[in-house]
Amino acid sequence: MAEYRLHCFRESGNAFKVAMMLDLCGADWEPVFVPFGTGLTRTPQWRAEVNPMGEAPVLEHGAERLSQSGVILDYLAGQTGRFGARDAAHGREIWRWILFDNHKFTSYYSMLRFQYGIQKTGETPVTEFLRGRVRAAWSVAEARLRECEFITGSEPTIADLSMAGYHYYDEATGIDRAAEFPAIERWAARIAALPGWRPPAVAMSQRGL
Ligand SMILES: N[C@@H](CCC(=O)N[C@@H](CS)C(=O)NCC(=O)O)C(=O)O
Repeated sequence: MAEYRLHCFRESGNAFKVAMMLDLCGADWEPVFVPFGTGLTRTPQWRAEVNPMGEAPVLEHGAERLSQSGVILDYLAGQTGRFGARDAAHGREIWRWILFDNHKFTSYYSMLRFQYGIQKTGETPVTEFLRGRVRAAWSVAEARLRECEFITGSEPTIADLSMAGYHYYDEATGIDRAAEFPAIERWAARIAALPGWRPPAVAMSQRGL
């Protein structure tokens, strides 16, 4: 059995945040397929056995069973000594961006992608609202990434891996990312060029998918 086991599914950008970290650290890890579409994560049994919050990703490492991608990334930075903070102030800066990501940058985008790109709802008041919120949050990151190679400075950290989780999927969102957010596109390409990086469908590929 691998040292780390990641409960995930390939469409999950939140899980891909952790998969990227494991790959970039050269960790010994394996995916554990979560059949999200079947509703398994909503069952009392899955919640009792895997995650009471009903969400992927979940990381197993020895006796640890962790959820919330930001917490998992922080744990892995501690375990591996990679992509973490160089001092306390840098640590606060990393957490500022991870919280911004979880609240706005990832969450509005992932909901828009799910509704417009996967469920194919067509344009609705909800997708219009979400797209507006995405543009507002992404403009903040775009301005930052015009100044810096990575979100907290010249080196990649877990904040970058958190924010980049949904950049390597191509479902429609009604946003032309390359045209509207060129600095974000260049940053996502810099992350994908780091040694060990694999795309979501490869990193989280499992039998049964
Ligand atoms: N803040 C959480 C979000 C996790 C999350 O929303 N995961 C999705 C899959 S990408 C999920 O399991 N959603 C189930 C639900 O919302 O009921 C994290 O970063 O881990």
